[in-house]
Amino acid sequence: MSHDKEQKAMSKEQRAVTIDFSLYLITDRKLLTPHSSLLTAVEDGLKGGVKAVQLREKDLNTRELLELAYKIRELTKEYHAKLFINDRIDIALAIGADGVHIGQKGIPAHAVRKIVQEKLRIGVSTHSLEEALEAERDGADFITLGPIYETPSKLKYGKPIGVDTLRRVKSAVSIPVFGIGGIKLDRVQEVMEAGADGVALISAILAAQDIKGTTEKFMRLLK
Ligand code: 3NM
Repeated sequence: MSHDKEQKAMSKEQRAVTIDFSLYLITDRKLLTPHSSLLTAVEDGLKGGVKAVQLREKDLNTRELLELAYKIRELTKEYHAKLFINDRIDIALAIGADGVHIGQKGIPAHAVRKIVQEKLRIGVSTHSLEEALEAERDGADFITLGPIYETPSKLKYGKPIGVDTLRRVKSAVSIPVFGIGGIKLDRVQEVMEAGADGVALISAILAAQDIKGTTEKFMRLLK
């Protein structure tokens, strides 16, 4: 296939990548139980039904992250799940990820779009109605909104914004919104009732003793 044709075929395929998942599992290998490795943990989540993973290992150097990203790409493909890479557009493109996830201090979505065109979906972390509206205007495909509840690392993410803000954001934007921050099994119902399209989380699954079983419980609640 010529380069041009290949590019066109790829764009078409990527345009077909939809944000159709309800559970967005974000990685943090520091939260794993001592006997678990990130690859096993992610695979257990996939076995439990996760259909979208965000690789977010901010302390790894480029080579380490790239190597891990290739492995997680293979795993997610095997389980027909989508893969998003936190912040690193270059790595997301190199490994054929489905998307990139950008924080408020990262390159804004409108500039990301210029780089990735339609090759990647773009997720943006937001923490208020204003940030959510801006992300939508900038062309984000979906957002996370939080922290909805207190998180163990509350200083990092700021004060909880609560489900009322989630409700307001949902009535103001039309892209999918995932509630994030302190999401546990017993909070899923409240977040979904506030209108969220899904939940994004780390510790409730990755720090669990039984990752596959816990994921299955989340999936049942999100059906
Ligand atoms: N972003 P847990 S809260 C990565 O509010 C992240 O943008 C947040 O971890 C935000 O599920 C958060 O363990 C941490 O609470 C989510």
